[in-house]
Amino acid sequence: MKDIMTAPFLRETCETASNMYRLGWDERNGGNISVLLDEAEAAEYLDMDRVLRRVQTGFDAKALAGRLFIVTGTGKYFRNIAKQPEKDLGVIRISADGSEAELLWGYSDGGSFTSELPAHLMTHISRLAADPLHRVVTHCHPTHTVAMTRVHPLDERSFTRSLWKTCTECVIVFPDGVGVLPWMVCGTNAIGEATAAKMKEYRLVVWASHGIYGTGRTLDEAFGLIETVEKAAQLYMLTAHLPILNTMTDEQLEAAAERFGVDYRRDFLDL
Ligand code: 2HA
Ligand code: ZN
Repeated sequence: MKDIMTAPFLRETCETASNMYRLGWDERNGGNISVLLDEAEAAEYLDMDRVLRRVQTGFDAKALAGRLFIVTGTGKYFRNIAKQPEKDLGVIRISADGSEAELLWGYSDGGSFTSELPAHLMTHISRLAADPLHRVVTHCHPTHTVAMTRVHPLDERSFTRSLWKTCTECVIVFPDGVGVLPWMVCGTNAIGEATAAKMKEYRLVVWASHGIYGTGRTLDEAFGLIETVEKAAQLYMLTAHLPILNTMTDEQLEAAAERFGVDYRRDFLDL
């Protein structure tokens, strides 16, 4: 059996958590990450027959029965994850009936998975239906994105347009736009269901006065999506109170999207 501390999925999860912390997106225990693992790859590092503990998922996760995830732990600080992955991360397998998470490794101090597991698992179900190569769900609290939800209308079309118009790369990086939810109590099945409903058409969902969910086929993709939204939100917040003399027109957004051949939300443009 190979040493799990050397596993690429573990190293990359640690690196992502450290980078998110470094950028100020994950104060205290803010944020959580889950990555769907390839079973054959995970079996190189883990005894699949040895279940350490069983924890209720709290909802029907049957659609993910048998699937393996590496997941950040509840109450854990992103600042510490790379130093103590065996405490702050766990590898879980969803039980056959979808009611339990079987812990195969990690949470060595008796801890458990993130309180946002329902939102993560429901989002995995939505994104896998949209893209069979989907693997990653990340949540964090990027400062300017959260600030923007305090001053900007929360409808998806206008929120996406404001982000797109801040700089050229936005419409190219997230041509599918950004889903937006009003403020809701976090850690509940209700916010999980609302997030997963948006995730049928978006890879990014903003939670007003809270944070953002980013998804992707890789940690780099999910991270890069959030990084680009946060850059745009920063530009928005730096300039929203100033006279805007120059911006991108809808025709220019269309031209950028066409040049890079991305499938963009045409209905978000006034053409
Ligand atoms: O895990 O960010 O939304 C802590 C949170 C809850
Ligand atoms: Zn949060």
